[in-house]
Amino acid sequence: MSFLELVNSNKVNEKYQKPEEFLNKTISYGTAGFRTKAVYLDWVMYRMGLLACLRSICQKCQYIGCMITASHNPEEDNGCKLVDPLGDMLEESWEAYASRLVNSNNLQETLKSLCENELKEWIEEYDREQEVNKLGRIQKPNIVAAYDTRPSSVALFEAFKTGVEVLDGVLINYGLLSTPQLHYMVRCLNTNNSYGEPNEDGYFNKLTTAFFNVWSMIEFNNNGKYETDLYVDGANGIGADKIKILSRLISTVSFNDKPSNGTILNMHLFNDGKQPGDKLNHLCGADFVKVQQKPPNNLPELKDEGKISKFCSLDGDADRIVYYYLDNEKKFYLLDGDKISTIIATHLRELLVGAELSDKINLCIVQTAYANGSSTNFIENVMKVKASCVPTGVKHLHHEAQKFDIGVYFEANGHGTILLSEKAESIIEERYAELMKKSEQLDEGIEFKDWIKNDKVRYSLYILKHLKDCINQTVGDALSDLLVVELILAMRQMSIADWNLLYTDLPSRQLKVTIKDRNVIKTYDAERRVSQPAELQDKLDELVKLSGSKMARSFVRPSGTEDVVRVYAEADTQELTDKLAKQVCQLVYDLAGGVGQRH
Ligand code: G16
Repeated sequence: MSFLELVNSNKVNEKYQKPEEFLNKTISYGTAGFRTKAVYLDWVMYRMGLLACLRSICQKCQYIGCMITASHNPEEDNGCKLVDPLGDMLEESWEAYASRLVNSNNLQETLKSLCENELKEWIEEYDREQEVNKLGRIQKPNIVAAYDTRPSSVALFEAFKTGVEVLDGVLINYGLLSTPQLHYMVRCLNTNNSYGEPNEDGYFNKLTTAFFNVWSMIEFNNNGKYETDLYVDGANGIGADKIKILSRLISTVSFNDKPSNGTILNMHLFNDGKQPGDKLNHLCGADFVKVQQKPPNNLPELKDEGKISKFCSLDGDADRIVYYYLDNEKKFYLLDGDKISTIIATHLRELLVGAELSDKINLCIVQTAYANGSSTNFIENVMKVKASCVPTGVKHLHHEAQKFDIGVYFEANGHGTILLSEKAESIIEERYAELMKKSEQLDEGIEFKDWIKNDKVRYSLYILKHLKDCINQTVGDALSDLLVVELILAMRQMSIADWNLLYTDLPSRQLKVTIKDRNVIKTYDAERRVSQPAELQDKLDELVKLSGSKMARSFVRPSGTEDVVRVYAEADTQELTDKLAKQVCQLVYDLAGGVGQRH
């Protein structure tokens, strides 16, 4: 049967039909895939199963991933993020196909039309391949899926699976994974395992091996301020399960077969989702901590008065991380994605200089409009590094970061990673191979570790190579980011409070406004300005001007993951910031069709 015959078979229309209440509604792909209340999603997941098969066919039957999650959203929501062959987010041009399929009221016709028009060449090639392969191995659409811990995830997986099966795809079910783990699997599967083994052991093995290779070079001394205890908020989600594995590996594998320096990173998990009443992302997790600017529920009571403890929070699918601490007066300090990217980029730049590679490998930091003004000022005027600003959504940051040899990208909400271009990878790998060759001829009595540490170029190259292997380059990954941050703090013998001194954040506030149709708000200039409704931007500018703060800044944008408009403001003081944020909320409410309570 040709692929078109398959599409024309009645099976396509029979399953998971669109509920009547959605026949006249349009839903869009959003910042990170379709996302809404889980009870409305089974038919969407089914259609995403069909789309994943089309995408695989158009990528020569490479593996395409589907992560079933609504990440930072409440437990009742769910959604799906589709993953392209190299582990990055679904190519943007395909978001339009996804929307067409989901919004169609005649699924079979829309599928047929896609196959006969936009995707014609690929479908024909696929059919030709089937003919050639008739007697041998038959290439099918290859799909992998995984899900987070939400109660709705398994049923939605079944709907997705049905969609894949209807188009004769082959599906691997990875079960419970974090989003970045699924991205990693997809990349491994499509690159003949050269990125790592496509299973959970392979994932942890890659991260922990790289971690130990760096950790074992660090000299810990009693004067150092690095805190080896880290208290991790698992957001009551999948990240908690995965932190348990990571923590066990770090403390057991630890120094069995690696040179010991006697110091271990101790992770202490809380909000693990296993206590009565625990609810995913509820009063905990990275989004709660960042938006509310306060610690999550269940923060461990720590006995050691006077000692500052280091905390971090993951989000519901473990692709975000933020750090924080309380000082002796219990004042809360947040180290968000901006602080993470600046410490990472600072360290990487020093390593590039140390390895004498700074003239060969350039570095850039990618941010969004939410980046704190102080961070951008620090990057541009103190670090003297290029800071790019792009619209919200990891997909946008990822593409921008790909334009540089090393692109460090983080959203202020803690979602981000580091990308190395092929050129940067090969320069580092080649130089490292030369280094290893030289190390084979070491005189007797000279320890490898000493030989590396006693020379700045050798040391910087060694660390660059292993630090890069500790990064999940497919997408932001809370576990990999955690290890990279801890290594950098340990290498710099830096406490979390020292790290916070890098620069001082301007006070900021993020609020939400509910309006009738959030799509009436149109933005430009990387979402920093509004073009519609027409008078909104001028009036917003006026509020900023009259705010009484020279540093004041504010913008509004429709969320791509929740049915709200987000409002962001920053200014010299928290009081002025809060006032400005509130005024802007009222402006949006009045000019863009607010519903419910006016702020
Ligand atoms: C997703 C995206 C992020 C984005 C966040 C909020 O995060 O992956 O890039 O910052 O949504 O987006 P919005 O403001 O459009 O709602 P996650 O962690 O929820 O997948």
